[in-house]
Order: sequence, then C-alpha cells, then structure tokens
Amino acid sequence: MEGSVPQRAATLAMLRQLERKVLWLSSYMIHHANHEVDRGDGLKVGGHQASSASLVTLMTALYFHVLRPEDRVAVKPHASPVFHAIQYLLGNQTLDKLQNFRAFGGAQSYPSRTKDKADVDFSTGSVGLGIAQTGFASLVQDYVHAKGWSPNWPKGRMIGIMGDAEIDEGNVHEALLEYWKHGLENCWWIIDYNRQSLDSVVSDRLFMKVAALFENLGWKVVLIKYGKLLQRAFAEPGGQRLKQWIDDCPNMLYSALVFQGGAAWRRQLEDDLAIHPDTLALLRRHDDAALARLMTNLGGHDLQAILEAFDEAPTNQPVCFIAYTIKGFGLPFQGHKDNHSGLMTKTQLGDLRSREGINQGEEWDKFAGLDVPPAAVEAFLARVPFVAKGTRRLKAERVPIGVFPKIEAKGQVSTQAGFGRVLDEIARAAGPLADRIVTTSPDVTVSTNLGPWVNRRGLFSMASHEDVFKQRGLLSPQKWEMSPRGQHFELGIAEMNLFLMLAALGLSHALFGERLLPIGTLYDPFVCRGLDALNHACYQDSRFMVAGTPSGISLAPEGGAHQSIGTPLIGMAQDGLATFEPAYVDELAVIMEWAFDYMQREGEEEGEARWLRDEKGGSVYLRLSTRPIDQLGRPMTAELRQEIIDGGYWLRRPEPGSDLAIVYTGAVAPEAIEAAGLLGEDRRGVGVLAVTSADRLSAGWHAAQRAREQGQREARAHVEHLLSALPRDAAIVTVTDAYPEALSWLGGVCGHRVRALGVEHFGQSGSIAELYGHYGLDVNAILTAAEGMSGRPVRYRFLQK
Ligand SMILES: Cc1ncc(C[n+]2csc(CCOP(=O)(O)OP(=O)(O)O)c2C)c(N)n1
Ligand SMILES: [Mg+2]
Repeated sequence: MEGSVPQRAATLAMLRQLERKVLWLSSYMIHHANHEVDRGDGLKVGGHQASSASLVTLMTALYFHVLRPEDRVAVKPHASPVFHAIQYLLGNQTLDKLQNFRAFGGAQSYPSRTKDKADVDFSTGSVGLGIAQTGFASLVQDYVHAKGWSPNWPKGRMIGIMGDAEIDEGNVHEALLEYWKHGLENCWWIIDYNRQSLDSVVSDRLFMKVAALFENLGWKVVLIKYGKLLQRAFAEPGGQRLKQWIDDCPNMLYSALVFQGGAAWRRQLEDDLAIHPDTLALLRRHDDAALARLMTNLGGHDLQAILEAFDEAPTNQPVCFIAYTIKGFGLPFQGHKDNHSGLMTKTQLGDLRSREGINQGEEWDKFAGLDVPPAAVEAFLARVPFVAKGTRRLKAERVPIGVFPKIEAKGQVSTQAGFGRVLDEIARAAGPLADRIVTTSPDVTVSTNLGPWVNRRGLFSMASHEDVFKQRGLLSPQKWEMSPRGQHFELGIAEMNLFLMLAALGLSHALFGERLLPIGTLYDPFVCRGLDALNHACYQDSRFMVAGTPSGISLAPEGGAHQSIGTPLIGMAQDGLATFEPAYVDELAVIMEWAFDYMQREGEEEGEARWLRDEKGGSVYLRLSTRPIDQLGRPMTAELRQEIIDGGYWLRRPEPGSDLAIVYTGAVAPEAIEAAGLLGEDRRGVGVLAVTSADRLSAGWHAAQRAREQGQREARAHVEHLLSALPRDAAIVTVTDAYPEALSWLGGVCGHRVRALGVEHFGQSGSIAELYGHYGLDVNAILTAAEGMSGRPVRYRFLQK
C-alpha cells in the first residue's frame, strides 16, 4: 500500500466499510431478485450467494484500491453479484439492473461483455474459459506493444479471479503450457481457495500439487493463507500449536466448525489441544464470538493480508495468488458443504440487515449503515484509480481494406490452396490490411497453407531467434524467423487454445485500443475440440476469421478419423459466426474481402436490407477443402459478388418448365455440374444452385419470415428470391460433403420436394472417387436421386473417365 502510515490506515478503514457494503448489496440483490427455483428438496437456490460471498474482501481490495484503468479482469462466474454491487458503487451499474439481477434485461447471472456492458472485460460462465482468456490477452497486449502501436496506453495486468475447482478444467492446463512457451508476464490469477466446488470439497493435497505446477511453469505462487488476527495469535505463546492444528485440520472438519460457530470451535480445540496449556490459555482469552472471528480469519478475508500480498507481487512474472477463503463468509450458511447455491431465509436476511444497520427503505442506499459520513465515502469513490479514465472499453479505427489482390485461379485449385494464395498476395502487396492481420494455428500452419504468409511475415516472439536452417544455407520452403516483428502465433496442438487466442486477438480493439484482424486455421474436424472456446469467443463478440481445412470426406486418403461431417451445422447454429463454404477460389476471395470488413463492423442489431444482421458484424468461419477442382474463369460481377456474400446464386438458372434443380455446397461442385449436364440431355433446363453459405441463406430466411409475421409483408429473403425461380412442383436434389440436413431445409422455403444427399456414416479411407461412390455423393448418386424424385428414368449415366 502506498502513502504514509495514517493515509494507509484511513484507506484500510474505508475499504473495510466498502467491504461491508458490498456484502450487503450483493446479498440483498440476490434476495430481492428472488428468481430462485425450488431444488425439489425444499431448498431454494438461485443466486450463488455463498460462492459470491467468499470473494467480497478480495474484490473490494482489487476494485477500490489495487486495479488501474489499464488492468483487465475476468471475474469468476458466481462472483457476479459482488461484481455488480461494486460497479453500482462506482457508478457503472444502474439500480434497475441490480434490482433485476438474473431477470430479463437485468444484470446477468455471470458477468457478460455483451449483455451487461457495465465494464465487463471478459465474459465468464463456462468455468475455465474466462480465466484462460486472461493469459492470452496478456500475450496479445505484448504483441500490440511490440509493434509500437500503443504508445500512450500503459501495459496492464490481465487478471483472472477464479474458483478453485476451475483448475480441474483441462483447458486451463493447456493454456498454462502455451503461456510458458510465449513468455507470459503481465498476468495474475487469484484463486478463491474456498475448498468447495458445486458438489464436493476440493482436496488440499491435490491443491499443493497445483501450486507446484504453477511454479514449474514460471509463475510466482503467493499463498494468502492467514489473516492478521491469526498471524498475531501465532506469535503468542502456544500460537504455533494452533497454527499446526489449523494446517493439519481436514477441510471437512474445518468447514463444519466454520458453520457451527464459536462454541463448537471451543469444544473441538479444547479437546484436541488439551495437553498444551499455553494454547488453551490463548484460546480462553477469546469469548465465543471472538474465537469464531479468529478461527475464520483466513487470508482471503483479511484486507491487510490481501493488500500486502498484492503489493509485494513481482512485476516481471505471472503471479498465482492462492487466497484461502470460506464459502459464504459472513453469511449464516458459511462453510456448510451444501451451501453452493443456498439462499438466505427472510429471518437470516433480517439478521444481516440489523447487523449492517440498514433500515427498511435504505436497502439500495450506497451509504446507509456505514460508520463514516456519506461525503467521505463519495470522495473516496471519486478517487478510485480503476475508473479514473472513465469507461475502460476502448475503440479503434477501422483498418482500410484497400485494393484487394486479384487472384487468377486457373486449372484445378482447391479452396485451401486458394486461401493460402489470397493471404500470400495480401502479404506481398503490403499495406495496412497486411500489417493488421495476425495469424495463428495449433501446429497445422503449413498443412493448412498458411506457410507462404508466414514466410513473408514471420513468427511472432518477444525475443528474436534466427532461422538456423536459413543461416546454414539449408534448403527449406519454410522460413521460420521469430521476432517481435512477426505476425504469426504458432501454438501447440490444442484447439481450445486456438479459439482462446483468437478470442483475445479479436478483442484487442476493445481491450487495448488497437484493431487486429486475426485469422486462425485448424483441421475442420477439430473445430469440435475447441467448440466451447469458439462459442465463448462469439459470446464475447470477439472478431476473427477461422478456416477449417481440410473438411468432410473430400480429404480422402487422409483417413476416416479426420472427416468432419457436422461442422456446417455447427456453423449455422453458432450465433455471431457467419459460415461459408465456397467451391471456387474466386468466391473465396470475394468472401475474404467482405469478411475483413465484416469483422470490423459495430453497427446496430438489425438490418433490413438483406435480412441479415450485417450492420452489426461478427466473426467468419470458412469451411475449406483440399480437393482441387476446375475453376470457372468467369468475370466477377457486382451482382455475383453480392449473391456469393448473401449465400448462393444460380450457376445455371432453371428454365420456366424445369422439374428439377441440383443444389450443392463446396467441393462437390463438379459432381453437381456433371449430373446437371447429363440430366439436361433429355429434360428441360435443370437448374444448378451454388450455395456459398447455407448459414446466411437460412438466417435471412428466418429473419424475413419474422418480419412478415410482424407486418412487413414485402419482406423477402435472398433464398426465397432464388427458389421462387423454380416451379413449385419441381424437385430438388441437394448434395454436400457433410450431414445432409445442412441443405435439406431448403425444401421448406417454397415447398419443393427434396432428396438430400450427404454423409451420414463416415470413417472410410479411399480415393475421392471411391468415397463419393461409397457415400452416395457422386454423379450417379445424384442422377439416381433425380430419377427417384421425378419418377422418370435417367437416360445417361456417368462413366468413370
Ligand atoms: C464448463 C462448466 N461446467 C460446469 C459448470 C457448472 N458449475 C458452475 S460453478 C461449478 C463449480 C465451481 O466451483 P469453484 O470453481 O470452486 O467455485 P465456487 O463455487 O467454489 O466459488 C460448476 C460445476 C459450469 N459453469 N461450466
Ligand atoms: Mg470453490
């Protein structure tokens, strides 16, 4: 703590007042909102009062004293009431939101960047993710500073306040390994060591292993174990025996005694320490209430102990504080193993009200019941450093896209190769777009075609490392120079880390005031491995592009284990993510150009122009393929460009009397086109519809239907325009290298009958021809489907060339 001795004492005294206020407000808020549910055994649950209370002291110290405007915090999900109470006292949260905690439109159950807006830096909720986000944000902060972009914004600490059970989540461990590789520095993890999770009590023996793990990976571990009362008692005669007793006490017994209170402590301690007269004397100098206070004076509930620990923390190393706390501290169910989501009864709340000196009607008053005049509290709050620079969510200029490189794709090219070429061209052309792109990949940089980009732009590292192969004149297509100038984060094989890194990169504009255009690549099946982190990234409204490649069964001899089948459905269902699956490189280039702009948009929610939420912007997922296919060599018109972005276009328009259309997505384009050609031999004008984004077609369709229901009768989605070109009694055969339902819904748009071809049972290895034949995606499968739908025999079959 800074300042003179009297200043420090005054700060401490004020923080003690605020600590009481935060406990009251957070407890009352939960009680008032009353959105509890009956658990079935008579116990009402719903506010996470106990999990929240264990952090009151720590968060009071942090928010009202320790944090600086440049610090960024992920708050443990169940500390949400404490967080909101603090924001309310700081003037960043409204009373209305507080009163509607957990209700529609009220303060969120778990702090949310997008829904709360009240200065939440990182959303939390899915345990393990918010905390892991902080380290990646710190690496991004290093990146931004290494580029010299944030001269007037100091580096802050990225802080995670976490529950002790969060350490069980595997992604936390994956993140720790990755941080070590990248030399993490500005990061604090503060573990709320209340030794309880949801169902059970966290093992002490395990936790000491956890501490060793942190140390092993370069973290400073600081135990905030004993409060000042206990520290003083340990110094008295017999005190060391008491310390020994506490250290040896099993969690369960300790928790039970915390719950039972002073008399129970006395009985237990007098029994166990009967042969140690000094210790007995020490205990007897405390009445029951004082004894309970002493025995529950853990470090995490002692402002002075907390502030000392924070003050003494090193600055050139990540720090893990293990703060010993009691779940529900200060509340009637403190320490009880079943208290996880217990709510206080009316009587218990009444007792708390009297203890805190709050009169009826003063419940929301910021100053009621405190021992100091309101003006003094107000003056203190006005000087809190954390909010000294006003709102902490920053803004950044848009990066101009400039002239997008022209890609002349001729002959046979895959979308994955096209993706590599687009990025290579951007890197070669240089300019602001190239400078703000940052790429990352979990050990599949080369095999997803990011190699040419990395060769031109280098790997990012805070320290410079020469490429030894290059130095020695050894030939290699990969130039892996590492330096602070580099623009690629190479990650180990952990897809959770990929999405956490993308999330952090994609929030750089809001966290650090510098816009980045992050691009990640991974094998498409492993989107599922990182799925919760992807969802979390989108929930936070982070902005990035991710390419899943190779995908589907089209990766052929790569093998069945790597075939992704359900990812198009994931892409469709994921809010905040626009999913595309182009077939041709010219389409891909159009989509990427659009995506770089879309990733930067921050407009209003709804746009009626295309029935998509395009003004708002979002992230982009490209499902790509390694299958080379003949390119079309066509001119790119403005109209075609728009249709590619909107989700689809007629590659061949159906003629008025047509009874059939083939609809395809992605790598199966050649089969769709070939089949249409053969069918055209003896029937009129078969249509071929290219779907570049089933996701956007479907989103537009839903939005237009909603708009019509709300009275906008002229509302028509792009897919409705497209399919209205096909006679109503015509049939549709859809084909995609994915689960068939990705396209089968198209039949519902105008009422066409559908036969949906796709992959339902996967896992075979073979050539593309063999697999398409086996799974029913080849030309003849399309012809047979057409035959079945129309009831007319098909005259020409496809003969293998
Ligand atoms: C990924 C995930 N799984 C399960 C849950 C449900 N859940 C919420 S809190 C919790 C236990 C938390 O224990 P701890 O981290 O020790 O926090 P405490 O309640 O003790 O503060 C669980 C299992 C969740 N939120 N996220
Ligand atoms: Mg816990």
